[in-house]
Amino acid sequence: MFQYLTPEIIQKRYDCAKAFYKTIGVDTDAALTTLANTAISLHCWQGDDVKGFEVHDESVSGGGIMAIGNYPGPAFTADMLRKDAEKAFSLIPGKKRFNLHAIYAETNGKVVDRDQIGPEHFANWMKWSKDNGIPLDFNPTFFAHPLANDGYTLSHANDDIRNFWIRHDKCCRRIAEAMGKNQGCACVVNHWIPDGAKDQPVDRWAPRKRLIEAYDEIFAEKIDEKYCKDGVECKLFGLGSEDYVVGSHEFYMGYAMTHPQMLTLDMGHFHPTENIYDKISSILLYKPELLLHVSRGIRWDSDHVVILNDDLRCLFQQIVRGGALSRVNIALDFFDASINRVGAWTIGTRATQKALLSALVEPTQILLNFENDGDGAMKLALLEELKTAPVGDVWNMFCLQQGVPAGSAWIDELIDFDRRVIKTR
Ligand code: RNT
Ligand code: ZN
Repeated sequence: MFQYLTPEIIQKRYDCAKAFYKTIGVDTDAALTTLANTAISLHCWQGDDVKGFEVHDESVSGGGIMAIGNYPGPAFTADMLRKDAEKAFSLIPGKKRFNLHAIYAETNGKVVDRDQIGPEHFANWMKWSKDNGIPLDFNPTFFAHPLANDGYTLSHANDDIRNFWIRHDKCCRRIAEAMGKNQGCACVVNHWIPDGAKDQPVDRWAPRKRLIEAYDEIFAEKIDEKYCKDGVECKLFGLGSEDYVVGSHEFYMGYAMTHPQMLTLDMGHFHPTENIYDKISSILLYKPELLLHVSRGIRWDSDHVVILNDDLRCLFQQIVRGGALSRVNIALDFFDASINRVGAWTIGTRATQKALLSALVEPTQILLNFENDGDGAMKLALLEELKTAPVGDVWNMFCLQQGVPAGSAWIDELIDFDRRVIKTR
């Protein structure tokens, strides 16, 4: 249905677009090279609604995050998840990474608690990573566990519980180091905890003090930074932590400014009208690197599938205008269980890459000149005109170069995969 773009049409249109961009001083070939070299880390948890493959001997509850929806066919084995991810990879151009959570360990049906997991439980993932040339990233899992049921983990007042989670995080950094060695580049570890309170805790201080101490203990363990890079992720509120989140923005901003770890900014973790794009320049003036969770907040949900909206475009404009692309680690974080999950991965990743491409083909110098000369209307006019400039033709060339479907053609493949594989599970 959507196979209308032949390589000849794509080439012709690209040549026109290239000529247009040249007139405003933009080199589209160079933009495509940069785009091709920028890795996007796809989150494994979109494929199975954040369930993982952990074997439990007691029932567990969510703990701060929840995927909503009943679309058929979520992956329920690791092999299935890998196959689904490969399908998404075949529809997404450019460099990809794959982001795992600790609950995606493969333990051969055995109960292995989270303070006991090691690189051996990720052997299949590491082999797959090598075979496919897709480096891995990693996350400790501080939710969906009996010891997370109180709503506190690393900041828990109980020493035994807190120490369990400290041990868990240490295991995770060792696993990440092993992954890093396996893939020959750093594995990025994101530390997010759901800790907080539903309603008005009297003591908002002690959990934060304990959290600092817990992280200090975790990061004191020597892990080769060539193979493991850490980020700490803030949040405004979560399910069951509506009134108080221990790891707030101010908390982690303070931690990251006084420690080597990166700050992680999730696009859905701020007030509904607050954007992260204006935070980039402030943070990267102080820190060498930043970790992004590309997501889309809608009212109280922080994890809708990413689309090419202004939030996303402004984010990449800030990164590219600041010359900071190499200092930003781009990871996706959304989960929608109500639509085809391979489709969700592909939509969100392609949207992220399109936003980056739009920023890469911006005639920034001309805009800056307008700005510096006081030509505000001219600047605004050009920004508006650029929105309908032929960036889509440059994007289609990228898809052609990368051997993935251009334009809407991938939707045909999604329909086929949905009917043939997903709906027959
Ligand atoms: C939750 C955080 C966190 C998780 C993943 C699964 O609000 O955004 O990053 O989504 O770790
Ligand atoms: Zn996140």
